[in-house]
Amino acid sequence: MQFTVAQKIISEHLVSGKIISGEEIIISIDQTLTQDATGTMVYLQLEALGVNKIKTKKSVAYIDHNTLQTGPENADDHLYIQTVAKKYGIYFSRPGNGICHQVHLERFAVPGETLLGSDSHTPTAGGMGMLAIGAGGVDVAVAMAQGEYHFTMPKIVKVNLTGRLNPWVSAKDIILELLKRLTVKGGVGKIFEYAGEGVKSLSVPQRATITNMGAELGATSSIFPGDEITFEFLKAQKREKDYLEIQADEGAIYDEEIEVDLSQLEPLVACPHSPDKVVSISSIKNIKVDQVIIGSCTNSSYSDLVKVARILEDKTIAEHISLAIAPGSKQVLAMLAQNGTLASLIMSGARILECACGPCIGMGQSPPTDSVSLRTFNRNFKGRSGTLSAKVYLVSPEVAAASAITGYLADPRKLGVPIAAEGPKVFLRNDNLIVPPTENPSEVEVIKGPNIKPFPMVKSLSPEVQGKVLTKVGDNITTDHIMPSDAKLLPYRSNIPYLSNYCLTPCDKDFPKKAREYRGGFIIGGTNYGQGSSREHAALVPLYLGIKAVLAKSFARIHQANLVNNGIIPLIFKNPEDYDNVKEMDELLIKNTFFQVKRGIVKIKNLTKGKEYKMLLNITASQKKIIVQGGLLNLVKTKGNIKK
Ligand code: MIC
Ligand code: SF4
Repeated sequence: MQFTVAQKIISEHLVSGKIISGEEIIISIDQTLTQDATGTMVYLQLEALGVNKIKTKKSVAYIDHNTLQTGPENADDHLYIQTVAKKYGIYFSRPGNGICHQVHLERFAVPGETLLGSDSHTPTAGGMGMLAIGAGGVDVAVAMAQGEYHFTMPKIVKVNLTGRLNPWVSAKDIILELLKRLTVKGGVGKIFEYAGEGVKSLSVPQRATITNMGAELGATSSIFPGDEITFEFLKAQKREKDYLEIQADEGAIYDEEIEVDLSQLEPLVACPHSPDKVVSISSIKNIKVDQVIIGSCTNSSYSDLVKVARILEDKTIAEHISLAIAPGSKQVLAMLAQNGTLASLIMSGARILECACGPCIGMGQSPPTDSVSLRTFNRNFKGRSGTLSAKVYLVSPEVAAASAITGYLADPRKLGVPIAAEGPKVFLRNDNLIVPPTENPSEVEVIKGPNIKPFPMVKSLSPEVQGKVLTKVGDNITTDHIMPSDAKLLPYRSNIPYLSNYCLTPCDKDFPKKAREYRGGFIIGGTNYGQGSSREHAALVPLYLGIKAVLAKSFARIHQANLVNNGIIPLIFKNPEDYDNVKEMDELLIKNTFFQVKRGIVKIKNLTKGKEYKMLLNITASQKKIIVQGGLLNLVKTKGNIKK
């Protein structure tokens, strides 16, 4: 049998199921990663599972999101994660060491292995030939406890890259081109596997930019082969022993195929407020820019920042521009400092931020009212920057740097002679901010600050579910709408009761009040409900507010799994017209829930309108068991594991 790269890794890790798209499969997980914004919940769930030691080969807990520390909350969370990591045999990447995906690529990612991370951009490690998947917190907790992950086998899309990129066109433009063609829904239920001649001209950090933003397509994962370029990168990280060649077999069969001719691409820009509103830079005229930020897990590698420094060298940024740069890791920042590149950035007027997510998740650097902000990030959802009226454009580091000089959204091709920024032969390495697991876990005391509150537990499914429609929202609602995250709310990621005051407020400011008044009920959504992050809080908080089911036209993958894992039923309108019929405050009733959930078709009575809606429950057999038991944690605790 001829396999693609992803199929090879899946077949090597297959615990149960068939490698046929649409079938439920269980694979073994070699590595996990968590970050601090999702991590506290993951480790509370791991503790609740009552295991002594993790089963994965290597698990890493990163601190990179909540590093502003405007009160004790973030620091308390860091301390909890540091101590709980030590107790369970997990590596701990201290604050300052860098963004989880960048550090993981540099120091941990291994071609041919599997990685599950409680962050939607976990597929960044696919740039290294690793099968890396983003998931909700409890899935990651269970993967650590049991070494396994269950999901639906995706379709495999071959992305055939031909030609070579022209000067000033970059990896960011490749993924923006795919977003332009396929939209933020185009990758749902798919793995994007890159192949063809063009692959050979892309370095590992460039590949990682592409696999990182596969998350914006809604894809399950994205992956490049493990080849000589992967080997060179690992060698430069002094990790050549981790190398494995992994290529698709000749004649491997893909479910779909797309072709991108790299030589035809030009610099692209994703306009407000969605990563798929992509246009070419040449179609943009006279957009005055107020802020430029370079960084995030998409574009903060050493080569990215060297390119930026070369563009900014001996120049001064425009008078009205604020330029901030957040290097992706301590390795990147230290190398820039050591070889003097950092000086070019500082001298041009850049404000250097710590190696963390920072402004990408609204942790500082919110732009002015009604301003234009250019960012090398992966998401530009409305309000995510912390300024509701700001217009955020996503661009490559080249476009960002050129625009910082001119003060207008600028085409870097006009800068003249192309710059080169090769990766170094050897990276500067010092893992002194990575705390390895201890030999004596029993001596470790887990420290929980007062902000760490218990997470809500689900009750098993009731035979009848009744309640009001509390709110009705439109298409492409993101997890940033459902559970907003900014500098004011992120410190409360361990405090569900506090967060519940803000649930869905960007769409409906009275939602939390209504949910409390009516003791829970239903949410109505449009297509691609829950796109964006992996944050389980977008399910845990509605659960806390008594939400029983979400009725939508379609769901994003990770959010749908998070709903199921927390006992909330994700139902899809069989007839999309029913979406138009149902209104806020209608009273809905689901009878015979056990039978209906098992059947996968759920009839809902609208008692207010005297209508009945047929809803689809497009989830796997295991997920149906999870709903009936009242969540994944309950199922694993009562049955031992998901297979029973
Ligand atoms: C994001 O980019 O939205 C985040 C913050 O990294 C999230 C995780 C979270 O909300 O904690 C993600 O992408 O999964
Ligand atoms: Fe951090 Fe932004 Fe990457 Fe999310 S997308 S992991 S917030 S840098």
